[in-house]
Amino acid sequence: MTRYEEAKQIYAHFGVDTQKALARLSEVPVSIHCWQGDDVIGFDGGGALSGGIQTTGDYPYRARNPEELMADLDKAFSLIPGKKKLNLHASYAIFENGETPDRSRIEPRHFQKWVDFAKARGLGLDFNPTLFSHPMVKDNLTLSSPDKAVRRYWIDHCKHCLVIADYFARQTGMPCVMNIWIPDGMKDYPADRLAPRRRFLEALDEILSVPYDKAQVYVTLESKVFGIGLEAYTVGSAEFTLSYAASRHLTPLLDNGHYHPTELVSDKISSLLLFYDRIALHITRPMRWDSDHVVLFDDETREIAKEIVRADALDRVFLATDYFDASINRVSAWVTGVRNVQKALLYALLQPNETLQNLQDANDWTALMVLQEALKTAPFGDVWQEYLHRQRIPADYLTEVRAYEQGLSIRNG
Ligand code: RNT
Ligand code: ZN
Repeated sequence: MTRYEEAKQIYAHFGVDTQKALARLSEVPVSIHCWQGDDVIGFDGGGALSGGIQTTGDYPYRARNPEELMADLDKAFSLIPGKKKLNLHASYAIFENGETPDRSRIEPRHFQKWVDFAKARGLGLDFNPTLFSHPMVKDNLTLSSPDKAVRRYWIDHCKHCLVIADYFARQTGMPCVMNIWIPDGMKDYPADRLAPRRRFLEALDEILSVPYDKAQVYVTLESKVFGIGLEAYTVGSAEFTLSYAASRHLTPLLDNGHYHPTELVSDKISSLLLFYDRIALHITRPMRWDSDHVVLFDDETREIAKEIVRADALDRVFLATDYFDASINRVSAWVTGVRNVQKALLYALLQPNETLQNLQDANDWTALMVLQEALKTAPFGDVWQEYLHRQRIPADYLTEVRAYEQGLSIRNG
């Protein structure tokens, strides 16, 4: 008997069908963020990373242009099983023939190479306006700025992005999630918290006046609690984004690095699923703050996955990764983080959820604890290995990553 066959039997004793779990997992798309590959720099010369987010580390071989980023993504994709989407930022627009980059005027044609890349690989595309790392971010403000010209610039940027998102959905034939996150905030106690939020609200209303296919383009709004240098006040707070999304039939996006340290996104999912058709997640690893470390196979990642699976909501939650570690091999960072999201999903799919729910309803917390602890040491690893095997993906990716890295010595980092 193979290790998988044995594992299958052990899980069957728990009342779990491993075949069903493996089949379901292979259908769940995870949207892979392009920005791990180049430390969130992009191709439009915006400038050093700003907006309260930061990459740290000086590992060599960062992708410096579209060709390098696409090659690195291909390498990562070849080592990641299952269904994938590619998540692009507007700053990854490709300008050619000496064209001067201008974010307020970007068009679908600036992303044609990405569309071709996605189509050739059967990938869906997601999109994000880039409202940071740019001279038109004034005093840490964009859509909420008191300066009309600043607001105008970023409203135009977002409107153009919506057109591009619509183009992505039409070209790929797959839904496109367009996520709006603004860095806007203040370092010290504001004198007026209301006006910036009102300006943000009005700016969003104008952006959403662009006609787009609501069945195929999902506009999401991402909240935040603070950023570096923006510790006192964040315009796009949780209350703002949830209320705005609810009132305009948008989709809320929760990044698990964007809450107070004892708040857990895993606890928020069920509430939101009762009020929204869809929700979206940025899965990251906040290490003491919104540090965007590579996602691990850790308790909270598993708990998030369990909540989605237990709510039977795999089709209602847009899963995306969002982290950027510049201190390690970036292809490895992609593969490790995305695989860990998928492992967490498999782990959740391998829980006897009905049995566990019945124990809760029967108030049998003793049996619930014993069973949940027993499941932790069930042969999960053998089922994961079987998944990789079926997907024809090598289990050992470090060797592949190292070999690929050998060929990158011409990049000076
Ligand atoms: C920043 C947000 C946002 C960004 C990306 C690059 O705190 O998490 O999602 O990480 O847009
Ligand atoms: Zn995020």
